[in-house]
Amino acid sequence: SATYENVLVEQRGRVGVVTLNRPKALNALNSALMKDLNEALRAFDKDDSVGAIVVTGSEKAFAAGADIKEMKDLEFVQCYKNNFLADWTGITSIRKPIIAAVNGFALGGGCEVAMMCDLIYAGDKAKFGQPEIKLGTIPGAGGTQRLTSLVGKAKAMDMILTGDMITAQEAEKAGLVARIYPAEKLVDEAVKSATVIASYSLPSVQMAKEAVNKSLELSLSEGLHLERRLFQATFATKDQKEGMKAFAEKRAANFTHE
Ligand code: CO8
Repeated sequence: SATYENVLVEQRGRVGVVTLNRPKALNALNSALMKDLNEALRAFDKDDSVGAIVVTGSEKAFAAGADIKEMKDLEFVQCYKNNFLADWTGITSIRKPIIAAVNGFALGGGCEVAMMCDLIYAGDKAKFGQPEIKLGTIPGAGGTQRLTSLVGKAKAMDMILTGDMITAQEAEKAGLVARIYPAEKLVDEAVKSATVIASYSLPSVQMAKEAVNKSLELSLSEGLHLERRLFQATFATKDQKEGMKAFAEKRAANFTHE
């Protein structure tokens, strides 16, 4: 597979693992890193031998936000003309499921990148925050929108207006994080879950991901309509036939992702 300057990529079975790797700056997200991350994710998305993806950082930091030193002198017209941050959300167009395995700091853009993934698992010492207000700015890549859908207005407003961090335990209670593991076990556990997900029918996994993510955008009736159509569509796959036949025959299903 390709090599990148700011992320490490490896494949473990059917799981693609992308590790943010700018240790000197606590994985601060600059344009070079975001380009590498998006390219690495797109490569795994296209690769038939990959069924699920894990994105992680270091034990100290998932990512301490956008690179403040890179952005501090930007001017409005320049930001506007280049639509600054628009191409940083490429993660949300990846169609395979992505687990963010968050150890250490997930701040600002780091928290936003984690929220662009489908699922967040946290190490027990992880810290989440949207501290942009302390820098004289506001979240710019989904903090005010995704965080509010995930944890509700009270918690989101509190985090965004005070800039205070929350712990992994608080994040789990609030619904931002699905599971907590001891920091040193986190990545292996995330890969284990991703391996289970990747063993299922890929088209169904993708439809499930699509339907759940759309629930944050659609009205209930539109969401239910989409869900029913996607559910019906699974009956056109070989894997649905295999999955249900295997159940009736009391054996394990052998999915071919078709
Ligand atoms: N940008 C640039 N450099 C950073 C950043 C950052 N966000 N965070 C840390 N670094 C650098 C430090 O400058 C330091 O570099 P050096 O050794 O050259 O001085 C190195 O990383 C280590 O950091 P610290 O010495 O500060 O480490 P500490 O353990 O003392 O503190 C903290 C860790 C608390 C995480 C602290 O570094 C911190 O507060 N960082 C900034 C956090 C922050 O404000 N993040 C929000 C940034 S704004 C943002 O994200 C806008 C969102 C835009 C959307 C992004 C879309 C994906």
